[in-house]
Amino acid sequence: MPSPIDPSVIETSNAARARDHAADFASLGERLARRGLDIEALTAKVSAFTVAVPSWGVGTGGTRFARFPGRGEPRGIFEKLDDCGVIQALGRATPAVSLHIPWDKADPAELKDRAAALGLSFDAMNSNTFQDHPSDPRQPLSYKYGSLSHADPAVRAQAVEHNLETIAIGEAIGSKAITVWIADGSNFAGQSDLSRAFERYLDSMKAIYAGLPADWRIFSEHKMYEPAFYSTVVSDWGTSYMTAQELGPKAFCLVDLGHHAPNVNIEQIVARLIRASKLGGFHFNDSKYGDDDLDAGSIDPFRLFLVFNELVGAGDALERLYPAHMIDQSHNVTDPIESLIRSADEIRRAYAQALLVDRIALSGHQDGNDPLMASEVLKSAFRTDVGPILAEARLRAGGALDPIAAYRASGYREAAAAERPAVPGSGGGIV
Ligand SMILES: [Mn+2]
Repeated sequence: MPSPIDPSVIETSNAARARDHAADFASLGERLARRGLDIEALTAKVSAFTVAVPSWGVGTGGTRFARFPGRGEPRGIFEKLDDCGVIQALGRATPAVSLHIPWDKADPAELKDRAAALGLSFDAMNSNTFQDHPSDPRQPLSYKYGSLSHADPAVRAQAVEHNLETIAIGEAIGSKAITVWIADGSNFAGQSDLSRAFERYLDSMKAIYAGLPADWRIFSEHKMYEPAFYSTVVSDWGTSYMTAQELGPKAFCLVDLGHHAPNVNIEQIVARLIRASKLGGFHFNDSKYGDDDLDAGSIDPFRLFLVFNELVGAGDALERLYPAHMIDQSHNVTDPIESLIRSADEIRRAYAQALLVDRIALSGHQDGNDPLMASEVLKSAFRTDVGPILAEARLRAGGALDPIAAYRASGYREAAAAERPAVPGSGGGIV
């Protein structure tokens, strides 16, 4: 399998931009030096920061009402990996892919081979008990009324088995974690016993935890609403934290930025989970109203920066937790490859900005009760255009100075559209 992007496309694109970039990088280096910051050290840290791409992210998503297929959409996991390989070849920030079982089920050896050929590896696995799988003989029972918290023990057992199977596939391809998100909940007050449903969920999670390999972690992902609109079983970080606490030391909480009510202070939730040593990872995206699954940093880049400010500020505590960074977004009106390249870049941007925060000055202003100057320390980091650092990190890793321009110049989407016939629109969207 040749590289999905001809390296000469990247070379040509970079050559046209090399002089301007070198000048911008040098100029930023000078300005940062005046603030006591070393651009080389910053570039090295940014280069080491990576985020996983979700396999489902390279397809066009949908709304609850309809799905509009995109041109050249991948028809299966191997074409999805090709698209992830393009994102990595150009952006050099996304060397791992997060798979979704059963959507991405395939021979593990073939998955590993294809990923390795594309310079990719596998991040956390994702199980799926939020829809029925009529073609899977191991999952004949319906999840319409829940999965891990279902009232019927046979459905719960089936859902537990599916998670164990997902772990086994993950083991075979080198993954070290599983993220569990369930759609269980209720649409009507009284429909479900809030306490008993949570007890059943905990029992099921304990059964999955018992099957976790020694060097694996399990992440519980909370979600305020949707598809259940009255209550969800794992609705908030408190529920997720209780779950991680009860399960044990290999269980952690996953924070999906989109799964909170508008205006919720997500960075404070992150700070609390770091304090509790239970921050397992992130699903990065952006939202305006709720679980909108928009591109990371596209609506509120300052909030993304504030999350990274907590992460960088945590120092050693964070290194011990090594949270998993994953993107989780849905693309309805953009080319998913372009959106994922840009999201990875925005996530790195927020990280780079957080590295600029003068933490000694910040604590001084905090302890000296000078809120304006404390805020100014953060704003001055956030206002700094770290674009040249991001571009330099890509350049040094063999990527493109302007990855979206290089992608468009490569003609990859046109070639994919010619090779992959359009998939007719299916009825329902995906969540
Ligand atoms: Mn998510």
